[in-house]
Amino acid sequence: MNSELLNLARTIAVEAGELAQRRRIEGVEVADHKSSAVDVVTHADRETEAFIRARLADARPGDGFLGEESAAESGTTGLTWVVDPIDGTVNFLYGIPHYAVSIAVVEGEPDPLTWTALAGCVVNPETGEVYSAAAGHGAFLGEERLQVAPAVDLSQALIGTGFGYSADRRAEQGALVARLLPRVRDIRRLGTASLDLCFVAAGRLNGYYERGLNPWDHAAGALVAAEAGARVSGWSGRPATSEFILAAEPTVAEALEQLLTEFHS
Ligand code: LIP
Repeated sequence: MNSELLNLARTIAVEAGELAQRRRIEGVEVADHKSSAVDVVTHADRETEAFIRARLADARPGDGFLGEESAAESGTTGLTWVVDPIDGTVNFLYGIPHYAVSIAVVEGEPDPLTWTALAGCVVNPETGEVYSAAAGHGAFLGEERLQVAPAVDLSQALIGTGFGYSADRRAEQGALVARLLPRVRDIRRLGTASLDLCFVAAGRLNGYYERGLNPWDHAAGALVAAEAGARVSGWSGRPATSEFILAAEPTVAEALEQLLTEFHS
């Protein structure tokens, strides 16, 4: 079942990525602003989500849908598709080739606190990289099985993070990064949470943390990271939610959470 769901997620994510890339080449326009003047949605975001939603409704008519750009819909099968049509919207708007289509399917209520992720796929159409995972079946980049990087001391760790769209939240996040930076190898702010999580899975980052993510930002990437051996959680082992997400090899995850907790106290 999980493999069939993953095959559907992968097929649609690749098609949606081709659409997004075509729209990028044709030129991108802002359709609206959301939580702040720098939190934008493009016409391509909306078009790509509508494409994904239609393909899923055709293939799996009884499933629910939770996407970034359109109204949530509960289903009758106990499964919900959690979709970010273009994660890394600002990168997409500026023509930075680091954005992704993120599609996950979860069982139970569409709430990160309680859902069980069954399958997920994250596609960067600019690089052609297809990250995928089905629960209990491992994580892959294309056909290559992924495994997180071996444990390192935090002082040798390359850590990814991201920042919110409100100035007040960014001030807090910037102050935290300033304290973290001298304690780790370096920081990377790449702009796309789903790919940050996949980079942990691929060993391209030793860890990633962020506050303020939406469910669709992390639903697929978190499963890819977990299936590659990462500990993915919120504070104190609770499920990852908008409050906090951290993904890393378990030893690195423990050390990073301890340091971030120290900074927050
Ligand atoms: C983005 C995330 C990123 C975060 C940005 C934004 P969007 O999602 O992928 O990690 O730092 O603030 O939330 O808005 O491009 O779908």
